Amino acid sequence: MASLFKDPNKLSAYRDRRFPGTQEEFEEALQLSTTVYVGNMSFYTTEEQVYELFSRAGELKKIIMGLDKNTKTPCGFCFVLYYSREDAEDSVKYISGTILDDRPIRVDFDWGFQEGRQWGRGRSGGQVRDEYLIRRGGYGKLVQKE
Ligand code: GTA
Repeated sequence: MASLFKDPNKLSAYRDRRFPGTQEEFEEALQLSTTVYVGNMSFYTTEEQVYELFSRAGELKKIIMGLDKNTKTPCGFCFVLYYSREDAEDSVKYISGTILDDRPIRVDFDWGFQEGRQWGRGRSGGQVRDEYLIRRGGYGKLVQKE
């Protein structure tokens, strides 16, 4: 069977604007990396729960919880670092879309963790996407303040 990930351009729809390199270097990093990004997580999901779920795809090197840059509390994403590329691919194939704490999580290839990437980049401190989602307190929160 052909690999799901044969076309490197289709590895991820996400492009990190802060990646320090060219588009080609970004795509190459995505192909080689053993790191995945996990999105759409509950703010209440713990590192232990992430460990329990993601170690089903292979041995984990590290988990880095995504944090709100103001409150320093989890804000709905994390990075999972595997030792092997195959295990990272399996987590994208088999764990993405599964339900964790009542939410369908999204597992995406990532170019690699660097210090600073654990912080939400939104204006309010959390993730950018949440500023557009009323149910995550984004636009709704702004309206309440007015
Ligand atoms: N590998 O999908 C991802 C991903 N995302 C969404 C964030 N990160 C990701 N990494 C991978 N794949 O280290 C990483 C970032 C950073 C950390 C926090 O998580 O590299 P962030 O989410 O706070 O900020 O990042 P980011 O990623 O720089 O925000 P961006 O690219 O502007 O927007 C992300 C998503 O928000 C968009 O894909 C879209 O779904 C939504 N969004 C943005 N702007 C709008 C808008 N105007 N209207 C509606 N939705 C919007």
